[in-house]
Amino acid sequence: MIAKSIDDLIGTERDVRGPVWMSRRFLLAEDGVGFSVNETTIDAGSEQVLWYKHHIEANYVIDGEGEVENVATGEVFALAPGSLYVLDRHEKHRLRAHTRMRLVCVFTPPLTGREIHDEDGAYAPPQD
Ligand code: 9YT
Repeated sequence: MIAKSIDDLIGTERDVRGPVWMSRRFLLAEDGVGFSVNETTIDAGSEQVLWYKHHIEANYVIDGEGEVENVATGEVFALAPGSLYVLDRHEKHRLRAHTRMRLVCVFTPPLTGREIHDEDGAYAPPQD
């Protein structure tokens, strides 16, 4: 069994910062469960264009309000505590945080460590 607290992650290699977000990485590839789990906090008023070309990501909103836009179709989904969105087809998307947001983020294949976004908003594919 794996059991841990976010307090075990803060200030460690599993506490990763992007320009407008923090990601506390509970589970990574090295943990061997086949997916990764992060708690992500996003700054109020931020806008990000993200495009996970090599991963599927599910996001469950715990705190805060915002919206996610499918860039290809223009569809916009409101986000609030209890919302889930999944980039199951590697959709390029725009995420706007109206307030500070906190999400639980699951990636498959799992993240391997300290990934941050490249210029397209993607994370690098896992290395074999
Ligand atoms: C939704 C968002 O801001 N994603 C960036 C961080 C990502 N969720 C991660 O690495 O945990």
